[in-house]
Amino acid sequence: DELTREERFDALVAAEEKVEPADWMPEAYRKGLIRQIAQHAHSEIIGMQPEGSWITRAPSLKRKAILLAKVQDEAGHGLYLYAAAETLGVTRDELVDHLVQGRQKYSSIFNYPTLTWADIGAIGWLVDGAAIVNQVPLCRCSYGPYARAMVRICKEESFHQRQGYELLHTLAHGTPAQHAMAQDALDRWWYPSLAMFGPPDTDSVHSARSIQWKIKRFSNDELRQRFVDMCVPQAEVLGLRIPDDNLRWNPDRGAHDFTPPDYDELKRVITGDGPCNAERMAHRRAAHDDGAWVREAAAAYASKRAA
Ligand code: FAQ
Repeated sequence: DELTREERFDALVAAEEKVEPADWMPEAYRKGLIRQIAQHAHSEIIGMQPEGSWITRAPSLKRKAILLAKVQDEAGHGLYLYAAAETLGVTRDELVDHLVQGRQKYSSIFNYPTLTWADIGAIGWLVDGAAIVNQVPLCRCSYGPYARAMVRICKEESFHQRQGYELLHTLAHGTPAQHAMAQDALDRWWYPSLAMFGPPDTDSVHSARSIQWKIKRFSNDELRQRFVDMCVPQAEVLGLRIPDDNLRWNPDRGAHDFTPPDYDELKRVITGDGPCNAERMAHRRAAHDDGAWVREAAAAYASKRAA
């Protein structure tokens, strides 16, 4: 009966074993995972746009090849994650429809513009850096297919992070104009990157449940703190200044005190009112519509082969 199934599920999660697609699971666990994994997949797909716009403007062939490979990896991560979500009983078509209809979210960070080449470095260092801090614990998530997808994705994210850091390091140690460009990118991407971790714990609706079910392993604020502590020494090596006058080491807490991001701004960006929301969605919808003939042709080919 229902109760024993529930108890068996709880015991499995408590024993740090993985929940697999064929296992019984509470409906809210399934729905919550679809929500998070879909949002994550959509972020990878929409996340190709801010960097994609610089592929044609990369300053050298080497930089172009690297950026091309990185954006391609992001498409791969999106597809990987859609496949993980499909094991929970939704189809990729449904999820993509939810995205283009604006019924599911994607990360706030991709609604900010990439104004200069240094932004490509800042995205790699900060955005992929934040993604790694958030996602490494997800490798231990209780849902097997999501946890396993994360292992590979995190390996690629750490390559992405290093390439961004190296790019920014090159600029920061270049001409004064290049250094200024790197600093300006850090100034603009710092707080939006802190906001990637979500609302503060006191306002996080899903955290308690997700932590109880071992989907999330740490709270939004814990991971945000970990990210700040990781970035401080890296900014020093870059020779760049994190734009926060209140940033300082707190020996009592064994962590840095810092100014939190503007959570009202996060709310606005999440609800559609960020600098690039309309542009990102319009671009995604157009790409989806333009690709219709490819999907139809692939389906026709598959049914012909099946026959
Ligand atoms: N943006 O109750 P919580 C990448 C929503 S990395 C938009 O705290 P939760 C790599 C949240 O969904 C970026 N929405 O939620 C890359 C919820 O709304 P809902 C993607 C946000 O789930 C790099 C509501 O606010 N990574 O793409 C944001 O417990 C470079 C209440 O929040 C992931 O998705 C936000 N920043 O914690 C690609 C990681 N924050 O669903 C290209 C997996 C919160 O009720 C280039 N996801 N919301 O309508 C997670 O770890 C979690 O879902 C959190 C949010 C931590 C994002």
